Amino acid sequence: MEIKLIPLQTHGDDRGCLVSLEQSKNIPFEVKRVYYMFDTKQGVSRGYHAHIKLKQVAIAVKGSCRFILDNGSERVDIILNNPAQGLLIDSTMWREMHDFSDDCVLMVLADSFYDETDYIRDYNQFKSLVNNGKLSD
Ligand code: T46
Repeated sequence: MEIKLIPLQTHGDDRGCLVSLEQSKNIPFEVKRVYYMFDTKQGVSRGYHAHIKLKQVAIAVKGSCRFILDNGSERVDIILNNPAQGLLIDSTMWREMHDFSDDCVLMVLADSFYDETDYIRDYNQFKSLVNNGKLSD
C-alpha cells in the first residue's frame, strides 16, 4: 500500500523556520477547511472511520502521533513528528490516530466542509464497501 508523504519546503533563517501551505500547489487539492486537535489526553485514540469523498492532509505541527491507515486489505503505521511533512489521507482509508504526545498539535487540511454524512464509522461496512468497489479514490 502506497503511503503518500508530502515534503513541505522549510524556509529557515537565523530567526527560525516557516512552512507555507498553498492549495493545489504543495497541498494537492482546493482547501475548504482547516482544523486542528491539541491537548489530547494520554492514552486517547481518535478517528476510527473512513470517508466517502473527503481528501485531507495531516501535519503534526508540534509533537507527534501515530496514524494507522487501512485500505481494507492492509494496515500501515505512520509516525507523524515533522512539521515539514504532510500525510495525504485519501477518503477510502480507514484511519486511526494513537500515541499523541502531550504537546501534539495535529493540523488537518480538508477539501470539503464538515459533513457528518460523509463518514463511514463502521469497520465492517467500510470493508464491504471496499470489497464491492463502492469506494474509490
Ligand atoms: C478525520 C480525522 C483525521 C466539527 O464540528 N467540525 C469539523 O471540521 C470536525 C473535523 C469535527 N467537528 C466536530 C464533530 C465532533 O463532535 O468535532 C468533534 C470531534 O470530531 P471527530 O470525533 O470526528 O474527530 P476525530 O479526531 O475522530 O476525526 C477527525 C475528523 O473528524 C476526520 O475527518 O479524518 O480527524
